[in-house]
Amino acid sequence: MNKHSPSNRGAASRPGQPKPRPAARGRRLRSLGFGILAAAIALAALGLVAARLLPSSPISADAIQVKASMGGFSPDSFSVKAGSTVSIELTSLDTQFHSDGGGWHEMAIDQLGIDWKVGPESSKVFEFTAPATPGTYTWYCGICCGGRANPTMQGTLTVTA
Ligand SMILES: [Cu+2]
Repeated sequence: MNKHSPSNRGAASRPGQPKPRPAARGRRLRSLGFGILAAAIALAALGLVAARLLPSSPISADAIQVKASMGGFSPDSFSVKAGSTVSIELTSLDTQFHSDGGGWHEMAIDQLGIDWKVGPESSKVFEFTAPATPGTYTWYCGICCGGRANPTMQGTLTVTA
């Protein structure tokens, strides 16, 4: 009996032996699943960073693209035809972490009643009807860099006949 007991115990423990294996496999599967999840999250984060770094595709391909940053407007001048309907896609390239304006920029032309604002790292499409008479208008951003007095944050809209 004494000799059998260990073998009995062995027999009893044998059905129990495979148990750790599925558990270990489960752990391995879980850690594999976690690894895949972590990789997916890392990829998504990388994608977001890449999307920020690479020039993003415009919302409206037909719109005049105007990018604003602390360095000024790009382009800082463009022309439109008198009386035409104009779409302008205004983009802020700055992040929310800018202490001066929080990444917001503005495109304002007082004479035309235009005051468009765009938030950090985003774009917005605005539409307006160009004046019927040709002329030049100065637009400005009053949000950052000392406001409209700063020549960097200005641009020129030319209305042609
Ligand atoms: Cu600005």
